[in-house]
Amino acid sequence: MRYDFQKIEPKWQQHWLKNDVFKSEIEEGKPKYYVLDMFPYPSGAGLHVGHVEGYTATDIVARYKRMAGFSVMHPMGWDAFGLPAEQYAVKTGQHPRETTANNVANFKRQIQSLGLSYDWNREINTTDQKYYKWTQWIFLQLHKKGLAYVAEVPVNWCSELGTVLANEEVPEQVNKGYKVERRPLKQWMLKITKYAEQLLQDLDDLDWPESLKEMQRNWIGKSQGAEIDFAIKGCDEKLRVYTTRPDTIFGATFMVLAPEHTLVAKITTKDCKETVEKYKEQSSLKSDLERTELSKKKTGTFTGAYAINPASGEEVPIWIADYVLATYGTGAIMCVPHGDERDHEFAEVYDLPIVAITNDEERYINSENNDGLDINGLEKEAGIAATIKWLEEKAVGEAKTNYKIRDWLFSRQRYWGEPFPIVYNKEGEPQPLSEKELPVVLPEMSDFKPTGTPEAPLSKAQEWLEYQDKDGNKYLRETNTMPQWAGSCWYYLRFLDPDNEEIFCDAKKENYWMPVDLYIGGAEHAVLHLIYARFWHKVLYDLGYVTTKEPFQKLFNQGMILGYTYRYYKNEKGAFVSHKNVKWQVEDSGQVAYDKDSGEKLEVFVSTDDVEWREGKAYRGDHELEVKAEKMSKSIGNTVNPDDIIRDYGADSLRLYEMFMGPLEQEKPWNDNGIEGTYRFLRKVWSLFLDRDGNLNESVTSQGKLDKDIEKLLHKTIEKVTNDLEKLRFNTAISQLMILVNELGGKDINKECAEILLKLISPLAPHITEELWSLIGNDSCVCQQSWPKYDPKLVVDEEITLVVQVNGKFRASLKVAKGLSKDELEKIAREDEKVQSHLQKEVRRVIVVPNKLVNFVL
Ligand code: ANZ
Repeated sequence: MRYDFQKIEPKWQQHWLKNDVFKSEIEEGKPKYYVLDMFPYPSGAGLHVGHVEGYTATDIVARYKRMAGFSVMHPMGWDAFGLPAEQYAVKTGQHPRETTANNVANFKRQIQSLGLSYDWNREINTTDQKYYKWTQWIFLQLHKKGLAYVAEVPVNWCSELGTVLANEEVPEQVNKGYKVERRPLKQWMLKITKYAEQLLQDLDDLDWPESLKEMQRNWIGKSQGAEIDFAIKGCDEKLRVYTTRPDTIFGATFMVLAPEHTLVAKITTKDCKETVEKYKEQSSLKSDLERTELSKKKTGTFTGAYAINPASGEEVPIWIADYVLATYGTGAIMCVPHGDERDHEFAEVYDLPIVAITNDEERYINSENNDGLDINGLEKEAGIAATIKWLEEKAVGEAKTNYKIRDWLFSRQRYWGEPFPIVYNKEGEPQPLSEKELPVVLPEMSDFKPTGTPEAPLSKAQEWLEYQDKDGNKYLRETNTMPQWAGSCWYYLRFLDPDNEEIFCDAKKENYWMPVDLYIGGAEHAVLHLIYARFWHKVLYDLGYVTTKEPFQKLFNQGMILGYTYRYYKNEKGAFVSHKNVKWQVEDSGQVAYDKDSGEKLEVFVSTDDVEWREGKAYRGDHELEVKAEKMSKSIGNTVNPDDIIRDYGADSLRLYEMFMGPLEQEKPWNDNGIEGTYRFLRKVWSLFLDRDGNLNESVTSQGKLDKDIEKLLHKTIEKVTNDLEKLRFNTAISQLMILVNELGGKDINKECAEILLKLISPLAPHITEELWSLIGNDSCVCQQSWPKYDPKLVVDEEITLVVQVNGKFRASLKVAKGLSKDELEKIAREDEKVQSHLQKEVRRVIVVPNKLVNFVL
């Protein structure tokens, strides 16, 4: 009987589902384990192998923990509001509700075909009004606490997308080619800045990748320094700057304001007005990202005004330049070309004075005045402290801490999002609705497209727009919607109590299940979702709704799965050109390929068709192809569809392969040969149990005694697989299982051994193990058995490797029995031929470390 995965896999998937095998419940007295995936955004493209990687990893952990005696929470749902879903709907001429429903159905089918052990009773969808009622409710709590407010702020406006974007979202859209400009607009803001310090400090206690924590630290961007007032010549106003280096004040030879700074209009002289206005206009078209890019040439213009340096008393010119941002610090800086790279560059371009303030030993020079400040000869820390003290005494400045993180711009001029529970009265003031009026349901609209102006599509929903309270007062609803990230800020809490209509999550359930013990997802969420969710969680914590300070105790980023691309090149005559002969050049139309020798322009083809691998190289006929592992993308054509793999090899092979490719956190290229390998392994497992005719091999049900060596290997495998699963080292766990299965082939084993083997493999390849488990006569499910324990006596090695050194240099490694005395070890070492040849001189001392090492000192 052959291994018929196409029949076996759906059969067990239905069995698990029908019998609610993965239902999670509070089980008092049992330890709990909450293992969570970053729930997917159900795009039109369907699941890709990157999803499969993360979901398989969490599934293995969930299955393993259940067997190890934990009460396991492992849910799945859909993050389905937001820009991409709406863009997709617009593109395909459908309503986003329709496309979302279709995409969800497709994702769910694909996920279920992988045999993932989710508790589907807990499925949630952020676009479901029973869900977003509570997203709106949390918004009301934020509003009540003063953490949600309307402000006119300079926003990132994208007219092609017809919406504003959060700072965190800008890089992605700019990379896609969208233009983003700054303009002032009335928007909802969330005061994440109030939590900046806590968000920073609590990172220390989290079991997250250090690189990810560092990204959050940088995003929060704590900076310590001082604010200093500069008098303006011929003007009553003061110019306040923020600096991290107040100690460099004697080198401040000019000032720069952000072009948007409110003082610009006041201080600009007549002569300079025109150029200043022109410059302001140009910089309004640039994003913050472009403005602060270090590599960009600095630009600016003089305002005609002068400030007085409070330390040196000198007059310094005031300029405007777009490398100074209006939204950071005070939007104005003192410029120290001797100390700051950007200022130096600016001074060189515009020929501004540069005053040296430190010597070669990094100690201050030229840094004293006759008003009591003298830091000459000091080191940096002392210089900063002394300057701040002086500034505070003279009342021209003070110590100040700043954060880079900005309040979260929380409204979008799009249709497909959560409506705000807010109405505006006749005076245009925003009023929160009462909790009883939730949910504010998103109205059905056929014309939901963005208007291309800051007027949101919901403003066209006439009937919905008008709201009347019980006293007959008329209001207009907020027409903006919440951003894509709102629903994912708290979904891990709703999973715990998805049907509750009284509250977003019952306190007892929250208390039992939180925090999330393991959260797996891509690193791309480092500063968006993962900082927003932490922020909301901290607010809920302060309000007493949750009992943990942090939502995600342990976080793991899976590495990206890359796809191979095969490129080949043809010249104008249609002949192949070797990729080694290609020179790329950047032109207006993008990258263009040329023949290095002839200079001919080349045509580039990307194709996986007719590719043949020979001795580790890829060919198309006789022509060697250029092979690269790159991020999978539809446009390059190097994507792999999990549906195809499941059809050809089965979900178990796919799961095993993705876990066997390499360490979970590493980037690794997809390779079809690899899946053949894991498929072969599973067929080997199959043939341990059944012969060609489908008869059960007697030994897998026998009660006989197990061979000593096999027994030892079995227990070592239990130990290794257990430790590896605990540490998410799936690739090495699979290697060990392969060693065991190879060893068992053709040998007499017994039922106990066969059952342990199936239990060990079952988290990794759940379908085949379930089938074999039932074939050897079990009624229950293998995934509901207890995890096997190893006998510690059987896993100790009786042989050890003894390292022999002469004068500390490695000379031999010898296999010897464990537990020999020092004398015995020395004797064995001396007698070894290789060692002897190095022992020609007198041995002065012998160092012996039992079970490890002998070192002869000559
Ligand atoms: C003088 C100086 C001398 C500075 C020196 C640095 C080095 P963090 O907080 O670490 O990013 N700065 C202040 N506000 C700014 C704004 N709105 N846009 C652009 N740059 C701004 O660094 C703060 C430093 O960045 C400040 O310290 C200021 O330049 C600049 F040797 O002041 B410094």
